[in-house]
Amino acid sequence: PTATVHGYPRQGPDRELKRAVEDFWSGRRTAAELLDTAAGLRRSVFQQLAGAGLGEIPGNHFSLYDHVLDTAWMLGAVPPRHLAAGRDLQPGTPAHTLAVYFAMARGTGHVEPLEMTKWFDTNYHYLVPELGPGTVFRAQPGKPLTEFAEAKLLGLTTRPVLLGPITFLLLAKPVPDAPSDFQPLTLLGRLLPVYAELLGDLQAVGAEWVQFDEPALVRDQPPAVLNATARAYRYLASAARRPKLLVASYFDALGEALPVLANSPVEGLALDFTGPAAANLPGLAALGGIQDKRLVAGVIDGRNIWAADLDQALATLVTLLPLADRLDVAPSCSLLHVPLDAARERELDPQVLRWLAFARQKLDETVTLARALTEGRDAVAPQLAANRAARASRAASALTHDPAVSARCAAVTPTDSRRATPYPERAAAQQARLHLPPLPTTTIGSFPQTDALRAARAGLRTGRIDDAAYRERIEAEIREVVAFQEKAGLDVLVHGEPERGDMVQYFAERLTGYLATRHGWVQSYGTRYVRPPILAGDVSRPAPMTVAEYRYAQNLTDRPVKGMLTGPVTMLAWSFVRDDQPLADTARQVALALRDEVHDLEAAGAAVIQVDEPALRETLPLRRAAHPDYLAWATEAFRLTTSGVRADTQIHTHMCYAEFGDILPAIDDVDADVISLEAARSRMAVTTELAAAHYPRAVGPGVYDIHAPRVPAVAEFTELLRSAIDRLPAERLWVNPDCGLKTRRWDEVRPALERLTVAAREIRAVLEGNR
Ligand code: THG
Ligand code: ZN
Repeated sequence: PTATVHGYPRQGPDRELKRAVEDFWSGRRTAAELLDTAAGLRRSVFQQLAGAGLGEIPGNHFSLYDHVLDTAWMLGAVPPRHLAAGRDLQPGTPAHTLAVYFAMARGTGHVEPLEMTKWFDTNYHYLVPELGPGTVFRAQPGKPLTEFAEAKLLGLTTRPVLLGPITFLLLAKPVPDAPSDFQPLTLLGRLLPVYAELLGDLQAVGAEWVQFDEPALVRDQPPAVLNATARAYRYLASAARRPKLLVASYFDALGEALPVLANSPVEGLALDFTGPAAANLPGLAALGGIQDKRLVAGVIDGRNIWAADLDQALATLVTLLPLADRLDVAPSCSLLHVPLDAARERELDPQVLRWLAFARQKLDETVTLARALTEGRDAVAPQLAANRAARASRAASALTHDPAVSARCAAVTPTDSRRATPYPERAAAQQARLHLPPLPTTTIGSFPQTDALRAARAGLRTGRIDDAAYRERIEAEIREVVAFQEKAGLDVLVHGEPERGDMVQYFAERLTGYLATRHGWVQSYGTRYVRPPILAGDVSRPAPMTVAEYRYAQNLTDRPVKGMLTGPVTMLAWSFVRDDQPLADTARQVALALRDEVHDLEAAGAAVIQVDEPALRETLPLRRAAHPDYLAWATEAFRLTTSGVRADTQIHTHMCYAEFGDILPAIDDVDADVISLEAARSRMAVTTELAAAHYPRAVGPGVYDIHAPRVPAVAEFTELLRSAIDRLPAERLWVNPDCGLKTRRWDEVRPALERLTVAAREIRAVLEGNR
């Protein structure tokens, strides 16, 4: 047995890739300089992987922006509108290539980029390929060949990793002008010869194995997809000149796709055996194994940051040994989803540090397991002993367990997560307190983060300014935000959240049980990274987290100011979570801590409190069978956060980044008095769905698409509002943007919100006239 991985973080130890790409965009670096930096980063990753003792090293897992975009490029699936970005450049030059590539990723002044969406249930976003009946695929093997050659120069024969044809087609969407019934999967017949050609190219340069990633197969797939999978791999295996084929899946078990791949003529399968994907083990046993194939067993969780239980992983491997022709060891998925190196976190308690395994540490774990299988456990006795000691120290730590928190969780009763008063009575009590006009206007919470603010935050970090000066900057921002909203005529105001950089990080820093990292960057999309906090122990809230800012803002105005919180599900979704207790238990702890904050906001006078759950939909498990259980604990956690308030305290929530159709029952189940939803880009489609479902409470379908720099005209807002009123009762409609305004500039936000309130007043006048 040998050790391998599916992929590694791309950004470099200090996010050198981010700097290089952003410098290229701003003209501070040439195309050649960017490509040079990228090649250097790849070289150092190859050397690191080899140095760690991996027996087989993957290739082609680097990306300047996104690996799905790279796949579209490799297959020649470049939308014509993006080709125009290279018009003035010499075709075939790096400058031309990069201009078109980044036009697909980010758009240009003239054309829209590809759409971006979540990579399965991770926090990574990919670009959605656009395919139509007219798409002509053409092999562009440059990237995999270059990266293969680069590793070869270092004496390494890599296993190029390509996104597989089935997943590529399933992740794609139809081009805008495609017939309404067009499905990208129907292009499979045209796509396969291109993949076969790429296999020939890779074989010609000496590749022995090629990996096809097919994570889409861990979702519930209809027979048509399973049949297409069988056909695809029969076809590719029959290619005249090709390396051996390894088909990889991850994030869940293959289920009904497992026999399809097991019976296909490929030479190897890579399967995930962690978390819910552990179901692959009985699945494989039921088939009598894959005796003609290599099995790459993903026994180290590639998506979390905890040191693995190596004894348990070894036990799994031993069970797997007789089930395949050859067994190799790997993390469950690409290490793209974890930070680079825990050893960089010198500010963490050294004891805690031993509990953690980031990408670099997972290499060691993988190698240790492979050596235990080949050389025997004795050969790695010190590593296994250290691993046991670290896990024992974590299990016994006072940081992990707080008896007060467990006692409080155990004492929760069903009434704690139900409002005491039914919605109609609450709505009446809230209106009696708030006196809002019809179609009340509000925003989602954040306002532009100004340069002055960013400078102050950086200054506080480096010690250039002190707490008092920082506080003064925050208060100045709040004053400006409140004054603007009053002037624009908004009805329910916000303080603008200037004190929050990343909101999850902000709350994590103020809750016990959470750890923060200093260098733990993980790619979110393109050149954007997040530093997810680590949920390490029982969660509680030592002191109010948002009350001072709320109070400051409310004292500036007679209009109601919303208290603003991030909900428990999102606090989990955008963190690394505990692996030593069910997620539902962690969610309940976070919910109780946030419930205390809700209580304190209410006591400070907040009549409106918003608890955002943008990640509620994206955390939905990949398999439908797991949905009910997830939705039950997720909605319960939300209600536990919000249900302790008085009838006349109005609870808002906000959800975005998602299609809501499949979670409408859950949206109802959170029982929020008002929900604001992303809706502008879909021209209010969600209002039809809510109407059909007889959604009983108030809704603010977003009328301003904050993702685009464009400022809509008043008439566009009124048109969207009219279409909402056609479907939902006007007395339960709110008027608001799609999402927070943090990423926009003041010169966009100012006119947009002014026009939004003008539109609301116009429609109100119409409603009055009709009465
Ligand atoms: N917080 C967390 N996770 C998230 C989001 C979030 N996941 C989904 C979505 N929002 C991702 N969106 C973004 C948007 C912007 C940035 C990252 C993810 C971003 N990052 C800065 C960068 O890379 O330059 C760094 C920010 C920082 O200094 O903390 O701009 O909101 N947890
Ligand atoms: Zn949002």
